[in-house]
Parts: sequence; C-alpha cells; structure tokens
Amino acid sequence: MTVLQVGPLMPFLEADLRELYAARRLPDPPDSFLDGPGAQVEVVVTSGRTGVDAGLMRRLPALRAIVNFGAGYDTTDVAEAARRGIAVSNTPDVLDDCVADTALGLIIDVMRGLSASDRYVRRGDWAAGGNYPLARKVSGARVGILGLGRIGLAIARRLEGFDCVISYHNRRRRDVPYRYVSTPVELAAEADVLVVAVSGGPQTRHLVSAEVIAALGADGFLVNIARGSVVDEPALVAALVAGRLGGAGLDAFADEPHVPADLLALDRVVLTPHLASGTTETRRAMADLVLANVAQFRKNGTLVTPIV
Ligand code: 8YV
Repeated sequence: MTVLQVGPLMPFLEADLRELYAARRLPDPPDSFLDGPGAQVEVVVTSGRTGVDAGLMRRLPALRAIVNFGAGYDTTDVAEAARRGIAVSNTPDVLDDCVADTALGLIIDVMRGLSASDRYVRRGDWAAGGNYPLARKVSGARVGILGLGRIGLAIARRLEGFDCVISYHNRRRRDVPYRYVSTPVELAAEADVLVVAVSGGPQTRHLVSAEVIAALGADGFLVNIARGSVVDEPALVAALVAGRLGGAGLDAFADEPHVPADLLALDRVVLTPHLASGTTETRRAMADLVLANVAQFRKNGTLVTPIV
C-alpha cells in the first residue's frame, strides 16, 4: 500500500511511517511527484496544519483514505472526500485531557495574571514598584463553554473542581448538569469567561463575533483552545486594545503562526503557540492512533476512528 505524508508531522511519526510503509513526503514543488508516483498513492497521512484540499485529491486518483493527525480536520475538504468515496479519520479522545488542561491553564493565567506577573518580576518591577495589581478570582467564576463536545466536557469536569458556575451553548442540548444557553451572545453576557471549544470550519466561522465579544465586556475573558477561525480576530484585537474586553488566553489564531502584532504588547493577553495537545504522552498517543488507522485500512479497508 502506498502511503504519502502531506505536510510536517511529529518526527517520531514520520520515522514510523517511513519504516513501516516506506512513506514519502509530498515534495515542494509537488508536480513531478504528482505526475509520476502520485498516481499510486492510496493513503495520505496529514495534520490539521496542512490537510488535503480538492485540488490535491484530484491529482491523487488512487487515494482512498486520508488519515489526519489531530482531532480537528478543518484543513481537509471532507465534503469533496465524501463525494470521491475517500474515507477520513482523525484522532479524537486521546487529546481531550491535555487540551482541557491547557484551557484551565489559560483561564487561570489570564484571570490571575501569572504570565504577566512573571514578566513583572523579571523586569525588576516588584522590587522597584511594589505589589502586583489585584487580579480576578477563578474559583466560583461563571464560565460559558461554547461547544460541549468531548473536549468541552473535559473542561467542564475540571471546572467543577473549581466550584465554577458552568453553562454552555452547543448545536444540540446535552444531558448534563450544566445550564444550556440558546445563543453565543447570551452565553457571553452571563459569563465571566467564555471558553471556545467548537470545531473549526465554515459552520463555526466567526461564531465569536464582535457582538459576542461586546457581550463579554470589559470585565470578561475569552479563552480559545479551538481554532482561530471561530473568532472574529480583528474585532477581538480591537476590543482588547480599547479595553472593551478584560483579557484573552489564546492558543489558536486566524493565520498561524502569525499573531496580531497589537496583542504582543498587552499584558492582559496570554499567547501560546497552538500547544494544547503538545505533551510527549498525548502526541505519542495521537501518533499511535494514526498508525492504527493506517494499519487497519491496509488490513480491511476501514478506519479505527472515521470522522462522523
Ligand atoms: C493539532 C489540534 O492537530 O487536534 C487538533 O485539532 O489542533 C492539534 O492537536 C496538532 O498540533 C497537529 O497539527
């Protein structure tokens, strides 16, 4: 079975794919490969960073499966894949803990000012200027979770330990002990912190609109561990710069790895480089699930974790 790697992957996954399947990486420029050995490619392994668009699918006529490293697959044209009968898998479940841990870390950091106060100490401002300004209390805070899928639920479970008042908005109501709120604006209006945990893609583009950001207000915080596309980033930046939003903890951006320059100078913003699933344990588990999908596809033409 011919396996092609599209875009960068974890070095240990690249090595395993090479060893097990003699997988090659799509070269840049790709044309001589696509016009030659590309015709044999049956399985592509890619990640949420690169994905497979309709143009690439057209040029891989034997392609039957796209195996995605990552829970999110918004960079792959899944509608086109379905039309062509190409199966797609992702890596759900195994990263929920780490992504939820990161969400909690960002909530605590942005509300309590941990990263900003670390800079305060390093600059020598503590000795020179006295105590750090007061922050906001996390325990007992009202948290709105936008998207109560597996990751949203893992975040909620952790917040229970902080006695937070949890509400959520989701495509469908769930049988959970948290309050369902029917629109993102209402959710934001009654939350101290809004946590974005929906999938990316056209359906959720700019779900966190200027109106939602305004509803959070100058005392509210936004945490995004999902996709940059979900947030109207120019509106977010404008609100943060003008002090119309209390703060933000951001692990996802509209044009990664580029971060809006206006955010760099703001102490009430915590910026992390899309690291939510980035631990040795979780990235290994994601890689193992990718390998299990490829192995099962070779055996019987089905995937372990097909997208629904
Ligand atoms: C990335 C993620 O996939 O799972 C996701 O959806 O965003 C991350 O785990 C990972 O960084 C590889 O692109």
